Formats: sequence, C-alpha cells, structure tokens
Amino acid sequence: MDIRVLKSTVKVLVEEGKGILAADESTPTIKRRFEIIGLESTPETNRIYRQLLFTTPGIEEFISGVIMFDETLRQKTDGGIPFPKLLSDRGIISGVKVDKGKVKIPNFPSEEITEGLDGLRERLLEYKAMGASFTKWRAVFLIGQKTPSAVCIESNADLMARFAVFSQEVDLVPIIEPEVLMEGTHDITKSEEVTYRVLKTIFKRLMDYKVIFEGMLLKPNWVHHGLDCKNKASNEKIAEATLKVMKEVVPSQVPGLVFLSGGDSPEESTIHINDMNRIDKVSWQISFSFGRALQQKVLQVWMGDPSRIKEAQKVFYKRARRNSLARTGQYKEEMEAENGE
Ligand code: 5MM
Repeated sequence: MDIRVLKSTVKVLVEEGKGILAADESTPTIKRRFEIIGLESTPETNRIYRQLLFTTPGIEEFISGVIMFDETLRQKTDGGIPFPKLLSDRGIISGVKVDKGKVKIPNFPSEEITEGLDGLRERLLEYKAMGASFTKWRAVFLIGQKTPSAVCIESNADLMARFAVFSQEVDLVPIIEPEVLMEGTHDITKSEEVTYRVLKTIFKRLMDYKVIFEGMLLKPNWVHHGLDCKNKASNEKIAEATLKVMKEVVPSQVPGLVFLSGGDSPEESTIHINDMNRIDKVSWQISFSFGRALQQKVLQVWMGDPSRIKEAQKVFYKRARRNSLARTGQYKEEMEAENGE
C-alpha cells in the first residue's frame, strides 16, 4: 500500500468546487429509473445514457470523479473510447461500486446486509487495471420500531471495514456509504440518534481494522426527518443536526464527507450542501456524491430521445454547477428560476 497514492486520489476527489457523480446504479436500480421515463434498460440503453452524462461539455469544472457500476466501467463511447479513458482525458477520475448488493438477514425482518467480499481482492486488481482509482460500498439502515438492530449495524460495519482495508491494500480509495434511509415516520431526533449510532459503530470497526482515515472518504446521509413524518424539520435544522453528528463521530483525519442525496429533491440537496458549508469551518471538506439529485432532471428531459441529448446535457451542467457553488456556500435559491443565472 502506498499512502501517497491514496492521499493524492482523495485530494483530487474533494478539490474545492468539485464533487462526485454517482452513476453506479445497479441493474435493478437503473431499470427502475428508466421505467419512470418509459424506457427499457438494456446494456446498450444504459451505455447511451452514461455516455450522455460523461460527455457533457464542461462538467470537469464541477465533477472530480464518477462512480460506475461494473457494467459501465467496461463500456465504451460510440467512438470506441473506454469510459475510464474518456473521463481521465477530461481530468475526472473513475471509481467503481464493488459491493454486490444487499440480502435479507434471517430472523431480522426488514433488515439487510451488503455482500461482495468473496473474490473482492481479484476484482479490485481487475478494476485498477481498467483505470479505477477509488471504490464504493453501500449498506442501508432502515429506521423502525426495533431497527436498525445491533446485528445489522455491527455486521455491516465489519463488512465495510474489510472492504476498506482490501481497497487500501491496492491503493484504491474506499468510499464508505452507510445510508440511514429516509423512509419512515420518524422525526429528525430519531434520525440523529440512529445516524450517530451507525457511524460510531462503523468508525470503531474501521479503527479496529487499521483503516487509514486519511485515505478514505465517508458518504453519509444527512440527518433528516422521515419521508412520512408530520413534523418536518427546516433546512437550517437539517444542516445543523447533520454537522453536530458528524463532529461527534467523524475523525478529523477523514478528508471529506461526500453526501448522498437519499431521495431529497435536487434543490433541497444543493441547499443542504450549501448550508453546511456556510455554518462552520470544519476539518473535512463537505461535498456531494449525488445520484438522483444530479440525474433526476436529466432523465426527465432526455426521455431516451436522441434529439434531446444536448438539452439534457445542459440540465446536467447547470445542476453540477449549482452543487459546485454550494461547495463554497455561494449557491442561491434564485438560481433555480428559469433564467436565474
Ligand atoms: C446511484 O445509485 C447507487 C447504487 O445503488 P444500488 O446499489 O441500489 O443500485 C447508490 O449507492 C448511490 O450512489 C447513492 O445512494 C447516492 O445516490 P442518491 O440518489 O441517494 O444521491
């Protein structure tokens, strides 16, 4: 392991004014996203869509890295350029989701653990040879009457720590994504308590495995009321509560927090990043690694129609730019007005 390689990758990923595009939807997830726009997901339609994103003019100003799914990392542009090469030629680094998805835990209804350690060492070497510099592993935690359970949190923490050490062993920066889901009726206080518990357990396990904090990134959820909660928290409260938990649990050596959007709207997601960057000076960079919040409007404009690719790319460029401004607290909601830039 070469810590200098890990540090230099991290430095690029959290460069000021830039964030990560999460385009690593697995086969079932991209199928669901395409269903909304009435499009069938096939390896070819998936490729055309990812090409739309990756060839958007100017995004390298705002996007430092792209997380891909295994299928995408192996795909090429119409002109035969492998996606990792296309991106690196534009100064964007490639990452890959290496977990193999979630499975139900017997005896723990509604809880899941993430799989993917079998054969991981070999896959990591292959991904690295294909041009990946970083990796990602996601685990989910559902808030309910009795969840998340200690078994769910502890087993996922252990798996994540092992994923992280295997990645660092071959100089790939691990992004650890423990997502406390927004689904549910819980209020923001419950989300704060659960997010704290989950992250505390994970960082303890990362420390046990001697994960190098300087060579990893955390991809957390924000502390947020449940989607079906009647008592909705304000954006200010969400930013404050999120920073409070992060300060309590995230070691200062971790270079950056690259937030997921978790189903919040693109605008709200940008506001949360902006607010957190305005509240306080903190030791880590506060950035984004959005899937839906960067892509939702792009899909709605594109609709699978080749004649709408340029228009969809303009939408992607604007969304990426607004998130870039949020990295330094310079985003303003007025920018959302049609001609607001
Ligand atoms: C883009 O979706 C990623 C992969 O999810 P699946 O394994 O369910 O297909 C996901 O990990 C994503 O990177 C994060 O959830 C962030 O995306 P959002 O939409 O929450 O910003």
